[in-house]
Amino acid sequence: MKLKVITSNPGKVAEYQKELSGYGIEMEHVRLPYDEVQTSDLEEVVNKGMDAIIAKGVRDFIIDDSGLFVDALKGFPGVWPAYAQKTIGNPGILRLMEGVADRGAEFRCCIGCDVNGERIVVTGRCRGVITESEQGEGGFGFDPVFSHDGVRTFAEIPMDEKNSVSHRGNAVRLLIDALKSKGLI
Ligand code: ITT
Repeated sequence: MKLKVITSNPGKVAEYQKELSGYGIEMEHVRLPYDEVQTSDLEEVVNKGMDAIIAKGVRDFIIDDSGLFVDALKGFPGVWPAYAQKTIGNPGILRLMEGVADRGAEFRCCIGCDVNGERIVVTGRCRGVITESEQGEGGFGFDPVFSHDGVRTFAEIPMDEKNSVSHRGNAVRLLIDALKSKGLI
């Protein structure tokens, strides 16, 4: 089986390839601009994105969308993580969290997969805390300020370990379960 991974982020393609190649699924990186709706619901962003891609005549693909939801900030930056990174960045998130005792936060990743005319939408989650300062050199985006175990940030642990607990790793495992239960792999 061959699936297109429609994204501007080549890192995602490598991650999917790594997780899914064992199931005989081959990944192809496709850059295809499509409209992302402005809504605070990750699943809605993904479902509408899938509709837009199918309307272009493209089938058998994966897209995903991620968000970071900080409890004390009422879910900010939510489904706009890329915008928050570009504007206030990690220092801005840490400033907003200065003196805040409740450090709880959740990464979410919603994957939409169109396969054999069927639609699978799954959401993986990873709970953790926003740290008091930036820690670690690895990863990307919010990794230096997010810790799943309250000790090390995602920027301080190996990628394999991150994938074993992360929102995207959990979403990929849910996708594999769904593909298996439909007898597609
Ligand atoms: P596409 O939408 O083109 O697929 P993207 O990288 O913009 O690529 P995402 O919506 O998954 O897509 O991610 C948006 C931002 O969320 C990303 O630029 C990071 O700042 C942040 N982010 C997502 N996953 C993350 C992770 O595992 N660790 C840290 N930050 C993450």
